[in-house]
Amino acid sequence: MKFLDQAKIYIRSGKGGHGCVSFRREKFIEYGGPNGGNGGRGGDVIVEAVENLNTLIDYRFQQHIKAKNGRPGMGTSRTGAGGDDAVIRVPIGTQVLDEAREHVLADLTGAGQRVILARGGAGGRGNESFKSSTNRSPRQFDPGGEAEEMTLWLRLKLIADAGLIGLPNAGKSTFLTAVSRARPKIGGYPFTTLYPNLGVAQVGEREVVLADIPGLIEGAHEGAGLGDRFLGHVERCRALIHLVDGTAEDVAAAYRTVRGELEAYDAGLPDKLELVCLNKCDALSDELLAARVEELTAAAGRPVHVISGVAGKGLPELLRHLTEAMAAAPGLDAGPEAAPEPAGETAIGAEAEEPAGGLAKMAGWQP
Ligand SMILES: Nc1nc2c(ncn2[C@@H]2O[C@H](COP(=O)(O)OP(=O)(O)OP(=O)(O)O)[C@@H](O)[C@H]2O)c(=O)[nH]1
Ligand SMILES: [Mg+2]
Repeated sequence: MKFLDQAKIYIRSGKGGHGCVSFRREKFIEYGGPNGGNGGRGGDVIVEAVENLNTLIDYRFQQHIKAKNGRPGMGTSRTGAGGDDAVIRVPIGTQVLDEAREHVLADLTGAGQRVILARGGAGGRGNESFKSSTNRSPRQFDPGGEAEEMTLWLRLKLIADAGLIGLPNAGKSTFLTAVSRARPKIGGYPFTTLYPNLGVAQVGEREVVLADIPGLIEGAHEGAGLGDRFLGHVERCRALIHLVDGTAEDVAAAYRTVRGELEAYDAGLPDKLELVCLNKCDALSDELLAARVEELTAAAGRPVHVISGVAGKGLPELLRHLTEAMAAAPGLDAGPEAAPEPAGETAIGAEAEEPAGGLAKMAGWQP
């Protein structure tokens, strides 16, 4: 399945059906009176977060989403049928933005959450509902309500517990393969990973969802390499696992480059819990390893985990540390992202504002 994390769609709700003008006509019944029924309601356009989806690719091919119009009312007091709703099924973590991509209209963070994006027009009244003691044969009716239409953007920000970041070839995909059943592509060349992968690691009783994203290089925030827009997928993570290739000449510089890109991207990434790892320790001699650990510790200003994705060294300890840190740090395990809003139907309008920075970063990108 192809991965797509942005899609532009056009939506239109259904128009309401017109009311009907009709009079009762039957043999031997004089002045039968009005009996035109009301029109039916137009369908809404609703976005719904569903499980088992992790791409917006469907909306690359289906860009126009229209709900059905309501049917007009009919004689003998028959109300027109309501129009069916159109439901846009999207992966959990999808945001709906306006056409200019400036405002987040809806943020779907829990399975089953639904938001009405465009309301269907109300059904028009038929002449029967205009009758009164003074007007016994009304010829009035209401037309059906207008439809709403708009162009919107869907943007997916994957929801994971921890994100894997680092330079290309740091061993992120290898790490994900070692700890989960995900099988991303691995290669000894930069930019093997072109789009994010998710994997689930089992740590004791807990499941931890990890996101492997394409590598960052110096200047990614200016578009170098694959750019930094994939950092959007770790924006919702509670922790970052920062992998540094231990076989690199200058591990401190590698660390600083990635930190620099996080600072440039911002959106809260620099403040996230970070686990610094010196990877590929299997390929280093003891002396070299000790020297590199020292360099990296000095650069990071925090303890460094020594691991190897290929040999599986240090991985269980790292994951245990991750879950402990997530449980211990207040706000990390119960952050706003961690507590999805209760599932249910809400209309757009009351949604939280986008944290500064993130949106602007992704705004320039065209699929
Ligand atoms: N010796 C050793 N090699 C490793 C280890 N982890 C990864 N490698 C090698 O490093 C190379 C890059 O690994 P990937 O997992 O594709 O690296 P990545 O960080 O996902 O790279 P991009 O997707 O390009 O950003 C591959 O040739 C791996 O075999 C490790 O722990 N030890
Ligand atoms: Mg990779």
